[in-house]
Amino acid sequence: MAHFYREPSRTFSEYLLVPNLTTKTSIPGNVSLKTPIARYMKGEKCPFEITIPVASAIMQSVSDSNMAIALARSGGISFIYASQPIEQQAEMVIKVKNYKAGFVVSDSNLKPDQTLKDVLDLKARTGHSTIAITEDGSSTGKLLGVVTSRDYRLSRSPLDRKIQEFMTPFSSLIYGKEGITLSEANDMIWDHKLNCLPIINKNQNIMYLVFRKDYDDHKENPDELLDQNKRLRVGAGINTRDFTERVPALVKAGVDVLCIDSSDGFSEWQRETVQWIKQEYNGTVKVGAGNVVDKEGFLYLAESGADFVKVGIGGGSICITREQKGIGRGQATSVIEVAQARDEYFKQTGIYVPICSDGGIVHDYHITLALAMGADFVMLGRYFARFDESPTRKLKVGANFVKEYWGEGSNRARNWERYDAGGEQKLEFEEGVDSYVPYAGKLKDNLDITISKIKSTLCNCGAVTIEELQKVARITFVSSTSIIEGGAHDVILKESHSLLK
Ligand code: RVP
Repeated sequence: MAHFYREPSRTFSEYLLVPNLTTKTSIPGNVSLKTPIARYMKGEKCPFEITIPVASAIMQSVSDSNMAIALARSGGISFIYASQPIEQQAEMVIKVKNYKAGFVVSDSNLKPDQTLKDVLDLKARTGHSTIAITEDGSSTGKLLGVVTSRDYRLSRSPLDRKIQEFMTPFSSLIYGKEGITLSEANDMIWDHKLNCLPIINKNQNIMYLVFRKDYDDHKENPDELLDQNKRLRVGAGINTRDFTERVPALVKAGVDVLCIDSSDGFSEWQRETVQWIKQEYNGTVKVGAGNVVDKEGFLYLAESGADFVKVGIGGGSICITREQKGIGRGQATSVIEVAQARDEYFKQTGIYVPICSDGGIVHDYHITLALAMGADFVMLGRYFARFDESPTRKLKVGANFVKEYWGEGSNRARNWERYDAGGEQKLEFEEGVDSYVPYAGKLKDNLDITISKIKSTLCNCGAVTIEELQKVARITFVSSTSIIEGGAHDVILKESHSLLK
């Protein structure tokens, strides 16, 4: 006879945290949200921590290199989507790894024999007024001068005047040399009252520009997630089919962590994939697996060697797996059960395998609940899709701006690997929808607010780390009537209250 679970499975909205004593030291300034994302042995330090407990989803409409740069700069990690050709995904990883905070590759470049008209045209196109003048007009050519709007007076100069006649020539430029640190570059900018400092290599080829404003920006991101070489960290999704080709290309590109992207990860294909990676790279390449929703699924992947295990089936905002196939489980219940299994496994083996709650986060407090229930970090799709940095189009629908957001199991993404149980099948029915989400502006502005809410709730619970929260949290189940009590009620609202904040 089939197994029946005695309790219904539940979602985050059915729970709340009950405050503990808040001591005078439990203040947001003292809270650290650092969290492990790779397995480690008891008594050892986790080899891979992220500064804030959030990852962006392995989805075409969420995680490309732009998203990865923005999120790593805030301390989280993106997993670049796997439903694309290997070379293209590797290119995205390379772009993130080549990004140097504060150092930008010049996007406006001309040759000395071009004209003032070319300068004006380029400025109109890029919106940037600092133009590097290089021998071949490329962004890495020999630097011969720089043009800014201080170098010409439109009322006096004819449009066909050659750039070499009015640029600031190399001989008069202040520049930095390859290897200079951002803070040294900033000192030069201040000492010489510059707006921009070109950085050149030993052949006088331009490498980067450092702008005064970008240094300030860098200082505002103390949580940046960097590797030993001070490059941003980035993850990438993989599948269980082409991993023998995809993984080497991603590793060569410098990826920091991989994750098998599948709606149902309790499979022999996942074990095979994890074990191949572990063997091929002697355990040095980190790989997460999933998704699972119970103890058995967790243990299978943990014993297979997964560095972290992702939890959740059917809870994603664009996901219709439960409707289509009748598989899944309430997200809160899944996290609670898997976290218990993870803790037991740790007790028995001394190996800690972090877990990630994936999908179904609607309110910011759901993140704190997931952490309190035992998740080490969460993965979000809808949340990040709303920002400027997501790869999709921003449109105006009616009076509102929206961004496009589609599931990996939708016809639009055609990511049949994620939904396939093996064999040579193709995506036959959709498990995801194509949708819009309200446009919400810049990632950093929104994420800063989310993170301060999480820190504040930790203080209410008398905790200053996620580990402490997991030990001391008291979680109450709420009745459907008390859920109504929790929102604004019995008043006439002046403005529409956005549920999507
Ligand atoms: P959400 O944050 O609720 O938008 O959920 C994002 C998650 O939904 C992803 O990380 C993934 O696990 C899942 N997903 C992605 N595509 C689909 C689908 O098409 N069904 N589901």
